[in-house]
Amino acid sequence: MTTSMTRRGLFAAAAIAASTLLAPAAQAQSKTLLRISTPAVPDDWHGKMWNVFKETLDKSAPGEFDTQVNLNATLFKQGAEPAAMARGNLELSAISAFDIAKLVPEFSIFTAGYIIRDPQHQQKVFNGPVGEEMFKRVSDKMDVTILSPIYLGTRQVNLREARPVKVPADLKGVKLRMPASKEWLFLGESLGATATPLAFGEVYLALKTGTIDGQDNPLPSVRAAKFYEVTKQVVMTNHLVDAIFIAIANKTWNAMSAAQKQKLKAAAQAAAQYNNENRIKEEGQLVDFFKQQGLTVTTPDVDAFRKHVQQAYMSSDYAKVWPAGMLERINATH
Ligand code: KDO
Repeated sequence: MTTSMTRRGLFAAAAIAASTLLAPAAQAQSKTLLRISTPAVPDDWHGKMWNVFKETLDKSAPGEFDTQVNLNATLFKQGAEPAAMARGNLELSAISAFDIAKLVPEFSIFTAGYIIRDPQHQQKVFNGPVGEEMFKRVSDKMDVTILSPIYLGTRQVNLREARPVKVPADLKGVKLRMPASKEWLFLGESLGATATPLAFGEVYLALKTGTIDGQDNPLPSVRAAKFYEVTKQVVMTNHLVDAIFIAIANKTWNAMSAAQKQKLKAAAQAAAQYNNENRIKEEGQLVDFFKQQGLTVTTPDVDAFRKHVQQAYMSSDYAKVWPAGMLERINATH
């Protein structure tokens, strides 16, 4: 009796030991891999939001996902994410309206300056029927599903040397860095500057050495990437209320259960909320911070910039492919 008990006990102990040894490997195999790539720097809200995404998912679906966050464009270079997702080398990213417009030309309506009025307007547009319709086009043409829009911030012009800037003509000849695509360059040119393409990760050094005269970004990114250390002026043009979009490859998305999809969407929404709240709050504080750092913060004739930029877009080929009535629907969203 005693012997058999002991033996049974031994068998049981051996079985437990074997299952403990095997469990991590078996579990890792069944986990869905979620590789994330973004050029965001670790100290920026849309970099930190991926930790919120991962933590939310690990809590709601323990052991189901292997979420790997790659910041600073270490996995794929800026703008290369949609192609990587199409090839099956990447599952998730936060892509820009400019990335999307390359493949879904009508999406360029969201790359145009002075259309979206403020962060609240942006969220209403993207979380309402306009967003639903445009995201369907994105899924059909790019094979990615948008899980949540993210407020990237309101883009401002940030110059290496201070100068009077009231109207677009005052930016004539200014080498303004823009991300590397024709849609971005068009935005820079529409402001009156000479647009120069460069990846985000190279901007700090280019400002420091003088290869460029300035760059445009929302204030929280100017802070997080430390551009204020190598620039002297911020011109509050407010030219683009910018968004990025948490997107997942359809191949990965379609392989998920309804419950998993719901959990992923909830994690993306938690990340969006974290980013949006912190970013909006910080945007309200940074003018003072930059002034303390010795920068000049100036207000140009925003109406003159608006007129110039809107004219450039409305007379361009971009506007020709905007869906009929879309601009009016965006304007009418309150
Ligand atoms: C930039 O390169 O200026 C930009 O702001 C463009 C955005 O679409 C996005 O890629 C962002 O950089 C990066 O996430 C770094 O903040």
